[in-house]
Amino acid sequence: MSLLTRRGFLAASAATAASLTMPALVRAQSARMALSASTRTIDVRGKAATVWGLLDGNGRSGLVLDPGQAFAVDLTNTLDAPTIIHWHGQIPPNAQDGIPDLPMPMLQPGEARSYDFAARPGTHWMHAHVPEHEMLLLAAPLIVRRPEDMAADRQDVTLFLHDFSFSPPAEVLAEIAGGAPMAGMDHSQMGQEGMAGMDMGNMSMDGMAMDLNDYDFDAYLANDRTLDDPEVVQVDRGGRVLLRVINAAAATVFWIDSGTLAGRLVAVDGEPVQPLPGSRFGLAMGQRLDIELDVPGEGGAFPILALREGVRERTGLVLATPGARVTRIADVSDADHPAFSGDLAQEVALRAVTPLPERAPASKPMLMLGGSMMPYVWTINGQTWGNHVPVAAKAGERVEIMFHNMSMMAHPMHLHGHAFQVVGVGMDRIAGAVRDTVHVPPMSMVTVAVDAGEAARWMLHCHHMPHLANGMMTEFAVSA
Ligand SMILES: [Cu+2]
Repeated sequence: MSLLTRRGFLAASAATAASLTMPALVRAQSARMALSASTRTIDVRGKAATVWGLLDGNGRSGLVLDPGQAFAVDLTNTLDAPTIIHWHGQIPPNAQDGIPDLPMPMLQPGEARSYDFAARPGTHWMHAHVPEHEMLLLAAPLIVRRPEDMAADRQDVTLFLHDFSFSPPAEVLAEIAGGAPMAGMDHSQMGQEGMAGMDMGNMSMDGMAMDLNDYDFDAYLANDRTLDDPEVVQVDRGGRVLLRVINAAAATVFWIDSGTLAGRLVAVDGEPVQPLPGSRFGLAMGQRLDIELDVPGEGGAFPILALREGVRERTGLVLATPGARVTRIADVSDADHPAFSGDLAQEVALRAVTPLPERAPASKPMLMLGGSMMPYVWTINGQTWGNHVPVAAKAGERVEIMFHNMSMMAHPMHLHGHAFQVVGVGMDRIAGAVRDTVHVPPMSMVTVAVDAGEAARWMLHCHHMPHLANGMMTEFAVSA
């Protein structure tokens, strides 16, 4: 053992000993965490790829906070490019939200910045708010445990999903914007022209042609791995697992299929929902699902698959009890997976455990979501970012925002600095999930209720990175 590592080891031991004797509250208040935006090398199908990432003080991807622990983080940019990180799902003071120049500039190479705010519990994540950077995998889980999580006799397993290309993100974005052929589709038959040649997997709720995937990535990653060499997580016979799924992909909607394991969806976007039984749940980019799974007493190996909607590709990990034989899983299914983006069946079934209090809204703005593949431009109320008209509200006011999607693609709409509740689907009123990202299918309407927070400019945008990069962002402008 060298002196340096020995010293590090002793310091770590001392810290561990201290943390065991200190009351939890003191420990929580004193623990500042290091986070660095760094390059790292991952193996994708036997080929090394240099990607970016967010590593904690021990070189692990992401952060896990204990109940009551503040988000006290010192972020260092060790990359050779300026960047900035957004804490997706957290409600920080606006100055710490992590949007380039709104209001803070990006961190220059070598620069460090401190963050400090009360953490919002649940399954969240963090990522660069620069589409090219997010597509280089500059993203990681951000898990904030609740006291119930500590008390529960269940094992936490995180499933972090990405779509990955060996090509530089700028090239991928240019190819998409230039009209690359879409997965499983003949480009000449897209959009308003005929529906001949399209299967039902590409139909929206009213039977119109619908576009699901606009780029074929080189790989789909689950915790940075493909099904050639998946992560195998050891679990107990008869044990319970809390699977925390995070869709960090740039442009891919997934189904999570737990196969023979009985599941219950217990939270979305970090907020508890009334448990919804099932073995297949969908999530769009930016969204999270917490799924409780029961491992049978006889044990075995249980693949948890993430299925790319509308096509055959899949990724995932394996839960296995000690001694179970893990067999190889193909990275494509036998048939195309159904669309998740075509309807709101899952959203309609969700009920918040803690709904927003009933209040009459002060305003009900409607946001028309529009755009097209050719030219590749995506708009909110007909405008791209920069020409946008802000959605205005006063701090403390209840606002009901209706997203009306008039385009042929679904859009996962994310509001910064707030949690909203889904209160309307089509013409129906529901006491739906509390979320920060809602997926709006083509030709559909979704209404969310939100109480305007800190007086500031909060971003409101589509979490499909090529859509975001091609205009689909506005702002929720809260005044005092
Ligand atoms: Cu979009």
